[in-house]
Amino acid sequence: QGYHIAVVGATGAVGQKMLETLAERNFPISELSLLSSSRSAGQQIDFNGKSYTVKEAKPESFEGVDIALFSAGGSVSKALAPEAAKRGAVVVDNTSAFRMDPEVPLVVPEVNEDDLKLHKGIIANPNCSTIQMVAALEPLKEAYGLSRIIVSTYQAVSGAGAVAIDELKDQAQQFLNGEDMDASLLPVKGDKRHFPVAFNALPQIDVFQENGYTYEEMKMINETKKIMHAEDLHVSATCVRLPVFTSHAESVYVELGQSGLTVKEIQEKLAAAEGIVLEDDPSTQTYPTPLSAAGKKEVFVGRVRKDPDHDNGFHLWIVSDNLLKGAAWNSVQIAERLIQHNLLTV
Ligand code: 11C
Repeated sequence: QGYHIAVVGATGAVGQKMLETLAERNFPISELSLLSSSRSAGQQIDFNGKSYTVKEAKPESFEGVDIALFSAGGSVSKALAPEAAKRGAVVVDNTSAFRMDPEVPLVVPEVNEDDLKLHKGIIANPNCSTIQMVAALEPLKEAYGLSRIIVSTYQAVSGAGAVAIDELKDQAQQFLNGEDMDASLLPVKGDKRHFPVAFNALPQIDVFQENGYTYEEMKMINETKKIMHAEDLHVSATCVRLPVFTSHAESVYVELGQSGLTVKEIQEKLAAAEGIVLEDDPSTQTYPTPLSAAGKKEVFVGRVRKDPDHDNGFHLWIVSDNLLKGAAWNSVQIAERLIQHNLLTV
């Protein structure tokens, strides 16, 4: 048995990874529709040895589609995800358009798979930096309780799309040639000022909100509470863009609900958790890095330390490929679970 799958945003950095992941997972596909905004329509894309023409996504493109994976920007999702759902497709949306809608489950399968049962045609895939953090913290929350998270991120440029990857490459080349670096995209395409990311660190991802936090930081705060079903959880975030192509890294401080825990107990809990790989041995300088995590689907954790002055406090270093677990793999994983649990009807 196979399913009619639509990939919306098939030409983008995440869309490409969605196709690679569908192929790698040998996803049961009977028909594949590759869709995009009008700008990218007409491009040819190969999938499993067959060439497909990317078509402009329109409401009628979703007739007969079983699962639609959206990653073409919030405005495309807002306009077309309800149209796809109306036509009987289950949408897995990788934009922020519906994430905080109380009617829309926001899912990381290792954390809140059961929320899939509540879907009404649209399921939201969380922000990449949120996904890897909640995947690593859920096993600790389940075992010991969790009252506070303070996170600082070290995020890859690919989170801002293929254009940001090109901008970093160009700037690095310019710098090494002794030229001035052109900056016209980062930190945020639509904002007033732009700064080079090459050989730099930008403490702004997405636009500033009235409270002084950026939208990326507020996404980490609000999405974490929704996914973990923990409105009382204290979460604060600082999000920083680095000249790294792939994988977000995060320095995470947590306060657990139990005292007297040891680093070894935390490490054992993480090592046993689904989707988590513990890489933590200071004696051999073992810890994950963006390069070591790139291309892999798991979330890697290292540098587990106990706060010297706070018995319930622990520090962790959490790294994952932002385009895979942070986007394409989490979406495909949701699609696999929908099939597995017979949840393709509303
Ligand atoms: C970044 N986390 O690294 C963003 C990209 O809400 O899905 C993902 C944006 C989102 O810029």
